[in-house]
Amino acid sequence: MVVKVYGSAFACAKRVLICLVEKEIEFETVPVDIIKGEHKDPEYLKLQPFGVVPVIQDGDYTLFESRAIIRYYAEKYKSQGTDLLGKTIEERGVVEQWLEVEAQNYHPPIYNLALHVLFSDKMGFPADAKVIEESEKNLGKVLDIYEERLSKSKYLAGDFFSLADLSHIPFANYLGVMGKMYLIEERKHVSAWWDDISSRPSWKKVLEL
Ligand SMILES: N[C@@H](CCC(=O)N[C@@H](CS)C(=O)NCC(=O)O)C(=O)O
Repeated sequence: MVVKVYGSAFACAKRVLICLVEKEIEFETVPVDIIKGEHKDPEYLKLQPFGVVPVIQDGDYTLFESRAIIRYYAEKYKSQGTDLLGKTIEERGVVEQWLEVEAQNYHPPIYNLALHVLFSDKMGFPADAKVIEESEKNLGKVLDIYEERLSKSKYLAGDFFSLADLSHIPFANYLGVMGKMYLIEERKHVSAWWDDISSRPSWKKVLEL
């Protein structure tokens, strides 16, 4: 059964695509144009009632929330492709910890930064300079904590690549598009980590789609 991924052009959906490539799961992409408001169409809202992307359909199984989707596939196909969850329950706990950090600490400032720097024009609202400044400052504080963590282990959850690292990739990539890659490059360990995770064949494949 080929997994259908809706809204694959956007970063939250790319999180799912990287995971599917790492897990060697076949998928097809279904475009949902946020700029045209297709994510608010009644048919789409039947799949994702909050009107955001992504959502997947796997046969008659439907799932939304990108991090729920990656957890589902990493667990379901634990022994296929890259193991993204750790070998022990303790390692799994640390993967979950950093996945939560990604969602609760890293994502809000980088999402607002991308929204106001890259998408405000297209989405028809004015970019707010104060939001940009605050978001950059808050993201910097989060990355300072990452710098400390990554001075002790190669990846966020330990010395293995996991869902926690993977989940950061699509939005970190926007920093390059925004001309703000210095936020990563000025932090030695974060920079080495980014070079490593952004060189993975899975991300290169997703970028080619
Ligand atoms: N927590 C959701 C967030 C999804 C989300 O915010 N998606 C963005 C694209 S990256 C979106 O659809 N934005 C359109 C909107 O907010 O109207 C997830 O991870 O699936």
